[in-house]
Amino acid sequence: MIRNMSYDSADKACNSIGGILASIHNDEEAMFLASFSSFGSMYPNNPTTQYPKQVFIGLFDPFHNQVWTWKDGTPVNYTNWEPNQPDNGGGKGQYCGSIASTWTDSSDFYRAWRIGGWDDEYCDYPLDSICQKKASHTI
Ligand SMILES: [Ca+2]
Repeated sequence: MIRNMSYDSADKACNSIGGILASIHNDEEAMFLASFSSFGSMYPNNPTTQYPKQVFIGLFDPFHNQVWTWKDGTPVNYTNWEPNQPDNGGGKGQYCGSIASTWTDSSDFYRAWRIGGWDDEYCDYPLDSICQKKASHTI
């Protein structure tokens, strides 16, 4: 877990320790990573409880054309977007993927969100990020 960094900074920090931002290929992985996002930062423009906690994952939109790619180069063969996502911030430009966990908001919009669901998010938000490393075997 990398704390409170923009997407690009977190990506570099993850690479610097031999990892890559995490990819997700099934419900089990989504729920596993969502368990990390419960420790994540609150949404920066409302640091109370209105929004789900979110952490960045390896999903991103490199050409800003709504074609999503994993940082580790694995195929996007599973998606788990929240309702009405990805929304590109209503046209304001959201090119970095996040996963949601807990929230206590009462609005209809966010109440519909599911734990483990994805949202495209602003890349410069200082969220936490999940870095994955290949398991190393010891003898
Ligand atoms: Ca979004």
